[in-house]
Amino acid sequence: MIQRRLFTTVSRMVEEAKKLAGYAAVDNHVKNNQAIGIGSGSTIVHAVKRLAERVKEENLNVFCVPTSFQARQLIIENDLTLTDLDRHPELDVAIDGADEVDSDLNLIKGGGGCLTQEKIVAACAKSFIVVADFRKDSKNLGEQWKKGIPIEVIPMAYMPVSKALQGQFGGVAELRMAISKAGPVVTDNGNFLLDWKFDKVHDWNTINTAIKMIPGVVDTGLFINMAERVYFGMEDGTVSVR
Ligand code: ABF
Repeated sequence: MIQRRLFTTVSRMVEEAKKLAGYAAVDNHVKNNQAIGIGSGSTIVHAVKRLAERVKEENLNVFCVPTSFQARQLIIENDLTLTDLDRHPELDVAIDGADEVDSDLNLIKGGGGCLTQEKIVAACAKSFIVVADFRKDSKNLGEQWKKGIPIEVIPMAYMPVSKALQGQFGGVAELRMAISKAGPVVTDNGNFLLDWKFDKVHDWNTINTAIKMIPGVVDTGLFINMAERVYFGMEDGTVSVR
């Protein structure tokens, strides 16, 4: 009984932290007449809710580009104006979550499998803002996020890419299977995902480039030197900004 109560308390604390981060990012970075990249995951849900509130309260004119099917549904469900990179190839700001953030604001993203479109949208934005709860704040990548670095691969190449990864950089690369184990996860782009469980701290910039050079790799969940600012919702109800 005590365990269940503790779990509920921690879950509420995490959810409140996500809301704090999402609201702070939108309040500090969204203005009228902006094209905005909308990320994926659960923390971004709070940011989108705050965006919808502000659009109504302040009669803001904003155009939203999704980073996944989930983000597209979130935009539509919140009555926000949906657009795309054809019409808005340059975004004013992109707001997205992360699985882990290191002391240099390098990110691991893609736990939800949407990393490729997330990276494209983040790269199109003048300002890439990340929202996360306190659990994501690490000194080094891999301290808290133990599921490995997500890597999107062309389905027919997943095995040679997995072997190249392990051969060149060590660790273990696993094909991400659906929860039902009926088969591999298929991304919004029709590709597979490898989760590469690395076994040491690397020079992430160098290794990110090297991984992307492996034939069959579409993109990695390493977002290096991309985040301008990260808003962490904290356990004590404050927001920490890095
Ligand atoms: C997306 O949402 C992904 O890149 C990342 O894996 C995930 C983070 O989810 P949450 O905000 O639910 O922790 O940004």
